[in-house]
Amino acid sequence: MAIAPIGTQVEPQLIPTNAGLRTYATPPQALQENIVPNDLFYVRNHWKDCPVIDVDTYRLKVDGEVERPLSLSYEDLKRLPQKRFQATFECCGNSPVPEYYTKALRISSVMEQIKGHGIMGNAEWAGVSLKDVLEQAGVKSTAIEVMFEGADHGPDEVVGDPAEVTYERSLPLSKALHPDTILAYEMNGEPLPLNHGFPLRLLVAGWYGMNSVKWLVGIHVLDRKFDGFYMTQRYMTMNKPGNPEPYRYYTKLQVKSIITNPVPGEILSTSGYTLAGAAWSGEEDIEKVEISMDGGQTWSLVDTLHPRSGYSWSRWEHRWHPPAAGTYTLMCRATNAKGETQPMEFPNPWDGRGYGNNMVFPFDVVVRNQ
Ligand SMILES: Nc1nc2c(c(=O)[nH]1)N[C@H]1C(S)=C(S)[C@@H](COP(=O)(O)O)O[C@H]1N2
Ligand SMILES: [Mo]
Repeated sequence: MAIAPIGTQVEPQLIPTNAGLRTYATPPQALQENIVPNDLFYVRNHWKDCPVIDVDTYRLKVDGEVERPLSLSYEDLKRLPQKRFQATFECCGNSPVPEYYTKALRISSVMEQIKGHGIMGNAEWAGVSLKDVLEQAGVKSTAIEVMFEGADHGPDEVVGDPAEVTYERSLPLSKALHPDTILAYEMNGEPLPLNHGFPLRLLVAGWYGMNSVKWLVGIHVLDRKFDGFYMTQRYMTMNKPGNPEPYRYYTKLQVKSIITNPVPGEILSTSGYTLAGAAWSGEEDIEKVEISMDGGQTWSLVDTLHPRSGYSWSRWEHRWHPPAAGTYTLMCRATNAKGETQPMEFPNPWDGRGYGNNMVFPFDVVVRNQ
């Protein structure tokens, strides 16, 4: 049976990308919109079932190195001043691993190919500054980190060990006190959907997705660095052998760009096409996006690079008249305001897990005569 290319789907749907039904990718069509609709925004859960929280009895606990421990209801939180902005985030495991580009397709890479760049999204979030809540509690001078506790727990999804672990992550105090680190209760104008952390999630603007703890029930101010399972055993990669630091931990989103138009499998014609895509770099602005139609031999600036809104990606467009029918390898490459640019190769091949991939991605398209 022939499988229709992804571009021919009539109703885009979330794409399951692992057997445990814990991760669903945003479909390529939904990445063409500036705002990814809630029902198509990727889902990354460590356990199949989301915790179901009764908003009437919900309490957010704030304790640890604080003068006044708090227990806040949903209504208490809603009464605080509201912050609203767009933010793009991606999972550390977004984008295909390089084997997909360089070797014959292996079984493990089929999943990679299907998920594409869809373990990411952009949405408008609304909530309250974590800073306001921490100030209400009074952070002691002994504090150095803030730990966030989700309501979800269970055995580790990969090896089943530990047999019982809670989804918990921490932030350095400086990022926790940044006014744009928010406790979000709204996503695209709707109450936070169940899959995205109802009733409350942390939203760490400009940082990788795993930091934004969903189903948030506890905020614990610590006088030490938190060494929980999801800080020290997951979401880090091995550094190049010889580096004095053995591991790399992911915080700010690295500079990266993708092509969203055409979608994979779409056939173009020699009559011309408006290429489009997105570029982002966590807290930094995107300075430029370049595009190549010949596999990286020659580059030009894209016609239009739109400014971002808040912490959103920057969208770009570029008009292209293919000179002849054939197969072309397109690439886009973003540079941020600090001058950081995407590497041409996968940045940490010695780790072998495909995390933190912000390379320039080749994208093959077929052009036919009009
Ligand atoms: N409580 C909790 N928070 C969580 C997770 C989780 O499994 N449990 N997954 C994290 C990961 S790895 C990512 S990439 C993002 C995904 O957010 P989303 O499902 O809303 O897209 O949530 C993060 N926060
Ligand atoms: Mo993630």
